[in-house]
This record gives sequence, structure tokens and C-alpha cells, in this order.
Amino acid sequence: MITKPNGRELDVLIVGAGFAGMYMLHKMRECGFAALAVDAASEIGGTWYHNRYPGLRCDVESLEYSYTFSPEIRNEWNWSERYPPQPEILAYARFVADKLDLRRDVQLNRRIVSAHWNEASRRWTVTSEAGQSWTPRWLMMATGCLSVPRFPNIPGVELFDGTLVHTAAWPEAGVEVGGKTVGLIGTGSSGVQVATALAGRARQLSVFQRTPAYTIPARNRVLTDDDRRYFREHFPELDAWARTTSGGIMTGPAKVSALEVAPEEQEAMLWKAWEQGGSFRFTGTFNDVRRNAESNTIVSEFVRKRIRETVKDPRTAELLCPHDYIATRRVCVDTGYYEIFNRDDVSLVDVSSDPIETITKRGVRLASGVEQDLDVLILATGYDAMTGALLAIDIRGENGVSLKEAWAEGPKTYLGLAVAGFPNLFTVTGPGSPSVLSNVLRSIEHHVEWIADCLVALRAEGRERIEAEVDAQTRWVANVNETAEKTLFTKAASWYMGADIPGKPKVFMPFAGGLPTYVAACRDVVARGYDGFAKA
Ligand code: N01
Repeated sequence: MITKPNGRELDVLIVGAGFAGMYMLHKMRECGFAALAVDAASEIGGTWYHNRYPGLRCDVESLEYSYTFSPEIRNEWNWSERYPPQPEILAYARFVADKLDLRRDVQLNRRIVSAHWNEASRRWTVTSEAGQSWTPRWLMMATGCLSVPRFPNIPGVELFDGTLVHTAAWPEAGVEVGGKTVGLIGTGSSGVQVATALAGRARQLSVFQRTPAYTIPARNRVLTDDDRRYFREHFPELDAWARTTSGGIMTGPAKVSALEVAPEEQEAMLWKAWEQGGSFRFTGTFNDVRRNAESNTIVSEFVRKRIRETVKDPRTAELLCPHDYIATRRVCVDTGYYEIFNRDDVSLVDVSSDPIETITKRGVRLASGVEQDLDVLILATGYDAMTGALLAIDIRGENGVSLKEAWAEGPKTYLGLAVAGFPNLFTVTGPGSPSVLSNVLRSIEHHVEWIADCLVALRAEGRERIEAEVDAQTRWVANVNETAEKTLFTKAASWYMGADIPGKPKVFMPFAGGLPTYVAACRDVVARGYDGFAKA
């Protein structure tokens, strides 16, 4: 069945109605394509719909974690705080959807399970779990980098009699923790935020930590009318500045290496960034934090000193000190995380030395035999990042080859936008693009606009098929790998590396060369007539 929105044959199917899918839908319609977005959820908003655990905020500042393409949206929406809380981000997504009248072309509660390329018709056949199908010419995967929750491979999960909840699937009705004994597994961005929010609300909170994370004070605050006015008035130059920085953030770029300044100067610069708050600002104090081990150690040690100063119990403080290179795993942003460990009703359980052996009917049992009874067990155990959502769908390209087979050794893309052997399929913020290393809203806008330009160019040439060439893809993957090798990223066991999922190939997935370099590479491909793509 071909779905025909507005009575027209479907040109574009967009999988996902989060920030990527929403803008893609708008852009495709603007370019005159018949487009439809589908999403498994019952509401638009993607990750900001599914994640609604207490304490959730974005680690990118609100004024920057916004679309830039529409002055009207920018001028009409008023962010209330420096770091936006989840309900406000979801409200923003809804506001944009209404403003752009997106909902008439969005179908919710549609979980896509397969997408098969048909060479004869040069169309995709896309099928949902409930058996609906669509046959678009173009397939846009806007499925998000962090959208498939990871459950720990700890036996006994099904035995637990209390409330078990994953941060990425927090019930809309909330979880009652008042007067309850709560256990929390995971101390990444989600774990740090939820722990801080629940400390003092739960009767007792046990944080089960396997690997300590670096977390930097947010210094969140209410935004004033003056803040918003300044941002609007100076938007052109602020935006132009952000586009010159590696992460597409209005911070930096840092001018010096830590090694180029005296120790007192290093300390003063780090203090200044620490007081200003935010992880990007702090880790961007020096220009080689992600490349130079010595520089990195200076920054890492500064954080460890702050932890030891903050946490009164020396043993707990030591356990909270991360010993990997800062910023090689995602740095968290918090409001009083380390301080919660000074409370009598919060305890840190080191499960690296004494792992959780099993989840029982009443709680958890550690390898040492210690048992802990729990009323509520929260899993803040992360995601099958970057490839999880794409590989969860049975995507088959030319000759029926599946994406799973094509990516058996790790994801291979051309520019993070397209995959050889999978014609007319585009990935928004796919592996091989800066995606999670950038302000993802900037990356989304860039990808959507690049793809839209590409489709418009093809249409003008009377073409209806495009595919990444194997050689171009091989060269790009090599570039992604070489770029990562020049950094410290590959030294850490992170979700960027697929390190957290048993059996997942251990390759560094995002492009670490920074947004400006990446954008220039994409522009260059266009300037050379879509070099590395075969058009028909
Ligand atoms: O997930 P994570 P997350 N036993 O993968 C632990 C974005 N985000 O949801 O490191 C014990 O970072 C695991 O331990 P280890 C942001 O990009 C942003 O927190 O594998 N522990 C780790 O501590 C972020 O990076 C925001 O040793 C187990 C934790 O679970 C990304 O999403 C907010 C375990 C998982 O941490 C993911 O963050 C939230 C086990 N068996 C998320 N299995 C903001 O913008 C796993 N763990 C603020």
C-alpha cells in the first residue's frame, strides 16, 4: 500500500519524530516532497518524550539547544533556565510541531520493523510492527543516537518484586520513592541526574557504581529578559561563532594548551571555567584536552581535587574519583551530585570490586554475598548507542543484504549520511558524523539541509536514485578512524566505542574532527558534483 498524504504518492518516509525527524519533515515539505514521519511513541519529541526521570535536563544550554532555521520560532519561544528541564524541552518540541503544522503528516504508534529496497521500483518497502506499510522513494532514518535502552546482563531481573524502571522509559505517572529504599544502577549522565534528584526524597538511596564519571557543576540559573534579548539581538554573530567551534557550541575555541601556561595560570583558568559551569566550557579550557595525555591529566586532576574537597568520607571520595581521561567518555553536568554522598540517607556501593551477581525477589545480591533489600530499582544503564536503533530494524539494501551484515565489523558510512549498498537511504546524525560530539541540534540542521539540497539537485537532474560508492565510504571510514586515533577517545571504554554492549564491534563511531571540518568535507563533496555518490 502506498500512503498518499494529500492525495500524492509518498516521496519521503521519515522514521522518527524527534528533533531530527521534525525538521526533516518540515524541510521535505518546504522542498515540495510528499513526506510522512512515523514514530513508535505516542507523542513527538523522541528522547525528550521517552526520558522523563526526575532531574533530567539537557547538558547543552537551552538557547543553543534550539533550532536556528526559523527566526519566528527563535523569537517566540522563551527558555526559562540556562539548562532546560525535560518538560520544557518537550513543550518546545510540541510548540515547534504546532507552529510548523507538522502533526498532519506524523503518524504515531508506528514501530518500524523492516525496510527493504526494491531495485525494480526504486522504492523502499517499509513495514511497521502492526503490519502497516509504506513505499517511499526516499527513506530518512531519524532514529536518534541514544534511543534503544540498554538493560544490564545481570541475572534475575524478572524476579524482582519491587518497582523496576529504566530511566529511558520512565512511567508518565512517575515512580513513588517517598519513604522507599531505592537502588540505582549506573552513574552516567542519567544516573548522576536521577540520583541528585532522588537524594532526600527516598528513605535510603544506594548508588551502585561500576565506573565513576566526571561531572561538572551546571551553575544552572533562571534566564532573564535581558539574557534572552541579548541572545536575540546578537544571534547572527553568536551563531556564526558557534559554527566555527568543534562542537557547534558558543564556547571557545580554547587558544592554548595547558602545557603552554604556568601551573598558577592553569589553575586560574580551570577555576574560572569551573565557576562558569557546564561540561563543554570546562573541558574546553585548553585546546588539547582530548589529544594530549599530559594536558588531560591536569584537567582530570583538578576535578579529582574538587571531589576530594566536597565529599567528606575519604573512601567514598576516592571511589567517586574517575581515573580515565576526562572527556573521553561523556562528561556529566550536575547540580550538587558529589554533595549527596555527604548525606546519611545516600550510600555509594562500589560494584567494580564487588559486582552485582544477581537481582533477587527482594533486591540485589553482590558477589561477596551481601544482600540489599530494595523497594525500587532504577536502571540508568544507558543505550545501545548510535547503531542500536538502526540495527533494530531489518534494513535490507541491494540484493537483500542486511545492514547488520554490512556493519558486522562496525558501522560503515559515507559522511555518516549514507551507506554503500543502501540506495536512497539517509541517516541523520549517523555514525561517522560528529553527531554526539556536537550540539546535536546543529548537526541535525546541517544533515537535514544537506540531504534536502541533495534531493532537490537530483530532482532538477531528473534522477531518482543515489547511493554512496564503496571506495568513497572506505576512505571516509578510514578518515573517521584515523581522526579518532589522534585523540584520547580510543583509550576509554565508552559507548562512543561500543564498549558497553557485549558482542558489539569496538570501533569509535562518531567523527572526532569537529563540526567545521566535517561541514567543509560535506560541502566539498557537493562542490564536486556529489563526489563519491553514484546517481541514476
Ligand atoms: O548512560 P551511560 P546514560 N552493572 O551509558 C552502568 C546522553 N544523556 O543514560 O561505565 C553496573 O552513560 C555503566 O557503567 P560502566 C549523554 O550523551 C544526556 O547515563 O559501563 N553498572 C554506566 O555508569 C549520555 O552520555 C543527558 O562501567 C552498569 C551507566 O550504567 C548518554 O545519554 C542526560 C551495568 C550507563 O551510563 C547516555 O547516558 C542523560 C552493570 N551491569 C543522558 N551496566 C543530559 O543531557 C551498565 N552500567 C544531561
